Amino acid sequence: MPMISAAQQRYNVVYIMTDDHTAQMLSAYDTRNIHTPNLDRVAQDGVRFTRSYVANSLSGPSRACMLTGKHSHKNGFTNNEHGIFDGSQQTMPKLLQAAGYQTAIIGKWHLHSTPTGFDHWDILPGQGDYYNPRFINAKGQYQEKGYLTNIITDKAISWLDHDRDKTRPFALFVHHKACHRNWLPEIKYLHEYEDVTFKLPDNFYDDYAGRTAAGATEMEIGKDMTLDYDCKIYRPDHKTMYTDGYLDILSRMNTKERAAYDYFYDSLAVDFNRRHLTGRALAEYKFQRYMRDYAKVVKTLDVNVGRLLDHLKAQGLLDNTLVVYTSDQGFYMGEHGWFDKRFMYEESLSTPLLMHLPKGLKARGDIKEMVQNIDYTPTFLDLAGAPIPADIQGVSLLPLLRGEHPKNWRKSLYYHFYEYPAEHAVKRHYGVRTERYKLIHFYNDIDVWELYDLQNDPTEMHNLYGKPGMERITRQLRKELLRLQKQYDDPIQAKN
Ligand SMILES: [Ca+2]
Repeated sequence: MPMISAAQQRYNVVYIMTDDHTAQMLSAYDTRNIHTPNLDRVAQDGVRFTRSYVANSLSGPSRACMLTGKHSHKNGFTNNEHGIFDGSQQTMPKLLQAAGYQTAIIGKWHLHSTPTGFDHWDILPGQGDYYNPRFINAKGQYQEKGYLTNIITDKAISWLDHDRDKTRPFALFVHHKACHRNWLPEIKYLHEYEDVTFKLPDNFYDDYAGRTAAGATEMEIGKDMTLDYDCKIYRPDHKTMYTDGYLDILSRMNTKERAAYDYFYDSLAVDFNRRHLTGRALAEYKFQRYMRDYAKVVKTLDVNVGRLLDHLKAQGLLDNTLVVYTSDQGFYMGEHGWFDKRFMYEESLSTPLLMHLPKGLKARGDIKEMVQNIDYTPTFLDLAGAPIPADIQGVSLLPLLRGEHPKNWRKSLYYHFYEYPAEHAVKRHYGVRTERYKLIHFYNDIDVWELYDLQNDPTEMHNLYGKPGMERITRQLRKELLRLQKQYDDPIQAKN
């Protein structure tokens, strides 16, 4: 038996979070679209959460919930457009540091303030760049050469090998930009998935009947997805508000990359211009372009998560490291005709959550209890043997990871989305989800309630609010919603 050092007796955490990676494009959850063998591998010696949700389906707010274990109204970062994360507050990395952990974050940050609580940080400015990306560290901004997903993984491996103190436990946060809009593939994978025709979701042509807020959005693939920025069909005579941003992205490539990129997408543009598509044919064309480019971006991600897992294994770290794979929220892949996120509907309320478990944590297979991204902070603290401060709103998942099924586990969860008016025009709303039902209240410039029976209507097409026979369940759900708003001390509360 090899000697076990003091550091190895405490579990490490490697937390891999992607951006906008949805379960429909991850074969551990859904095998209809693509195959992601390396990502699926995370759960092989571990678990897959089948009811994993976020508290606010948007980048910065979701990250703030994860870092604090608190809902948006408590951590103060309610929306991307007006928020600056208050780094002076209590956060999970700070609490881990106090417990003797080394902490490092590499990749997307998107909280606008300088990271606090990390011994090492090397982050992207804003949304970051796929090609030849800029980074910011304690010394300032600089540029790297290559494709972002590869570079973030290289940096994570380099920190593990060279920069950390190997006598102490660590928590490493690897935050990818992939697979955020506008889905720019690694040059060597440009041709992947071009022979695949993805199946349109059954509700791609949703008419939004009975759902006012859903009908008011600007996130429809047919209506709102741009040809140039999103689909990379650049036509100099058709400019949009996104065109300059798109050209700026292209200018980041070197001559060789740009030549390969232009050769690929210009040939698509020539073909597109010949076809004169309109209406449904145009919407379906955009859908295929969207799915293919998104799948290519996931391809590089899958390879890189495999590379990091292999490295952890080769270094003998897998046995005492919790490896988490998740995203900052789910995403629409044509469901309801949409791309993007924000809504409390299932596709974007959900987020993938896979975990490789270290020795000593016995759970395997699926965990069906409802969990939320505010639970990560107390889980990591619990795993580190550190106390969980009373003001943290999430609950530790450690009992579930031990294979226990506590009888008093949460039976409902709370959601609140704030970013309106804003891009994509998703109205402000809060709501409650139980095992079977979901009640949502859209407020601010409207006052609309929605109620779904997820058992009979999993794609949330039929708003049952106000329908005969729903009075009792509506009363129960409104009561539960208010109970959660009081429990979490949300200053915005439903009227009883
Ligand atoms: Ca995101």
